[in-house]
Amino acid sequence: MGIAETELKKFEYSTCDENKLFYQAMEEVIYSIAPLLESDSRYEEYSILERLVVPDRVVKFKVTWLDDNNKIQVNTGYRVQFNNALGPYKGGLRFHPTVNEGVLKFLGFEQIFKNSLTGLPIGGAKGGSDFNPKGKSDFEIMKFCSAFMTELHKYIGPRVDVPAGDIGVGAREIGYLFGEYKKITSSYEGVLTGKPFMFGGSLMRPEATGYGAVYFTQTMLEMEGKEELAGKVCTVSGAGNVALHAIEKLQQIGAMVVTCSDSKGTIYDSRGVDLELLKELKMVRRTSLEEYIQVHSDAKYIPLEEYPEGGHAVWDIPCYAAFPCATQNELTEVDAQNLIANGCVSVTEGANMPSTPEAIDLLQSHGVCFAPAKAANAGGVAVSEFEMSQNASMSKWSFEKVDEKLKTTMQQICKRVALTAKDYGVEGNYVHGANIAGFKRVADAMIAEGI
Ligand code: NDP
Ligand code: 2IT
Repeated sequence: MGIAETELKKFEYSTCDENKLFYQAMEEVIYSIAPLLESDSRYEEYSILERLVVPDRVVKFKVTWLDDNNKIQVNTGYRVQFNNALGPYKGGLRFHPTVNEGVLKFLGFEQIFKNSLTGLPIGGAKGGSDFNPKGKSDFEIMKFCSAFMTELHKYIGPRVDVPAGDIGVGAREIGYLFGEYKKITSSYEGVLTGKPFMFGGSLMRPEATGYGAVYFTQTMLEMEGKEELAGKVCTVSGAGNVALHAIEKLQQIGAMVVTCSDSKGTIYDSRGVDLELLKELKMVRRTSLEEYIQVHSDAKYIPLEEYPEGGHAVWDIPCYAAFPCATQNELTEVDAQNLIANGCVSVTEGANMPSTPEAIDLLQSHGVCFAPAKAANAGGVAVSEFEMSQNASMSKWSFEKVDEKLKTTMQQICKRVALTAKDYGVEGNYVHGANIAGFKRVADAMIAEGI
């Protein structure tokens, strides 16, 4: 039995349904870091894995709020504070009906290594609620956010734990959460990132994850000797913060993006998607993508249920580079087969863990350049840390300064990941490179800090 199998056996308890995603994330990391564990016995000696797979604490609380009909609604809120060896706990909040402790453990676990890869002083955490923001009025969102913060404020602080956005949590929600924190604590401090610019947000935080994923891909393609993105057809899934800004940057550099998707269906526009319209539909009106074809009747709308089991319409469309930017496990083995058959050269994970393990294996074994989430989407949390820096020094950086620092950060992450893979005998494997490099920094800090 190899070192990875031996380690994994210790954690088999994690396979219950709620922990499936967490186990998937953990399994990938453990397999990746096997060469590191074999080369340095300190990690075993200090029980680093056993310590890393258990969060420092999981806070779970009731959120009671009044809807617009004055009916009392009850949701569950969470904050999973995973590891603070490298800095204050840091990671987003997700508001989505599928949120439970297992989902947030998977996201918090990934966040430890992602944040470590940025080279910045931030630990890993994640939080959120099973609250569904869809169809809620602005006042209902505000009342929920206030009620959520009534509990959450006890556990966070600018040097303790700094939440941000994720699925269902954007600048509007962060604004309401910040307002409530300020009211309760009488303290005006950088306790959340992704704030609107007018009260402490960083320029470019909304764009950072999507732009960063494109910067990462540019560096990876150059390092792997592949043609650049300009002039190439790209496919993107999702139509939220990450997807729309990935599309924006791809269009700015001269690529043609022909798809996007939401939880109900996919848009395929062979002449290139109309980003202004997408922003209007998804960011302003918060409606379904189906309305896109009322304006662009030549485009195709493919409802989710029309697509065969196990595959997704976006990944069946020929492309040079693919960018899954919606949610976990949205790119399956079937999708990977379709991408390969259509000549796809690179896949960049804008979302967290959007590809299944089988899809990743297949893509890599066919020579597709594969950029894993914890490296490729680290631009969001990196600019969050820039926001923390600006708040701490009461300063405001220009758009150009943040963009330049983001670009440099993504290039550095890409190079470190590629170099680490090479050093550990798995050249070209960015999944192993990211896991080893991310793990090593946090594990070394844990050893130095004692138990
Ligand atoms: P948003 O809420 O802005 O957008 C999410 C998008 O994904 C929407 O288009 C949504 O469709 C779609 N979606 C959500 N759940 C599902 C589902 N179960 N099936 C199909 N589609 C779904 O979130 P973000 O863009 O912020 O987040 C997208 C991904 O990126 C997530 O994995 C997140 O963890 C990750 N991420 C986000 C960062 C950030 O800075 N925001 C940073 C790093 C990673 P609909 O419009 O119908 O709801
Ligand atoms: O998954 C992620 O990296 C995020 N949702 C952003 C985290 C952050 O603190 O900016």
